[in-house]
Amino acid sequence: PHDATTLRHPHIPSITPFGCHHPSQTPLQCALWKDNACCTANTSMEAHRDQSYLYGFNWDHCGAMAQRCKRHFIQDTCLYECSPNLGPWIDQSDSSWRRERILNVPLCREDCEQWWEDCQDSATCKVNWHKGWNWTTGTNQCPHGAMCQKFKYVFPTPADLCEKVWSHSYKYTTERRGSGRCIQMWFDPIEGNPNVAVARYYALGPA
Ligand code: FOL
Repeated sequence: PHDATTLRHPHIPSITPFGCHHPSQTPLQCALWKDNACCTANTSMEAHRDQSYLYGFNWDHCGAMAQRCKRHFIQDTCLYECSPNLGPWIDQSDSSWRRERILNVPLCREDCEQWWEDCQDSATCKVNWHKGWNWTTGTNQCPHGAMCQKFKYVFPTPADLCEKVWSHSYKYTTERRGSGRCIQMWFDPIEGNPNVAVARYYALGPA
């Protein structure tokens, strides 16, 4: 694929936007994990749209988010909505809009660091993007008194970004891509989904 979400990164040589399966393949692929979290083709496509019906979330709440930054948030949406390998980190939640959440998913160091680097020139007004927005217009706007600042001031380290933006969905780790000990937000599906082994390891231990 060579659309806007295809990436070339120093640490991440082959990047595809399909942490979700290819939209056209999603229903078939997800049938394998029908008892687990996964997504429809429709959700997979919505994940690539601004202000999608998924949460009506506006990435551009402090001016336009750079595309190289946005692609990480799109990939995060894709993983969050579609990955069948987050079972070990699913937790009960009693918020108004969901009954389950993901908690402390160990994200590979390179994926977190690249996300942070690529977002340095973009701006936001909040550390926790789950709570405290002004939704009166139907989409999230910065609440009164929250100042738009570059990501590096709002999230001084990669760990701050990955852990705090979605209230600890992710845990920053020093585990490397390919180690089998951390979840990759980005991977080349041709080589298989590396997160299958990671979920198995955290669910069962070395076996
Ligand atoms: N990605 C990851 N990795 N983990 C997540 O939990 C996650 N969640 C979302 C998107 N990507 C994710 C969903 N995002 C609201 C804001 C953001 C959002 C979903 C909902 C929202 O309505 N916030 C209200 C509070 C709602 C409530 O808690 O009752 C607000 O005050 O802004």
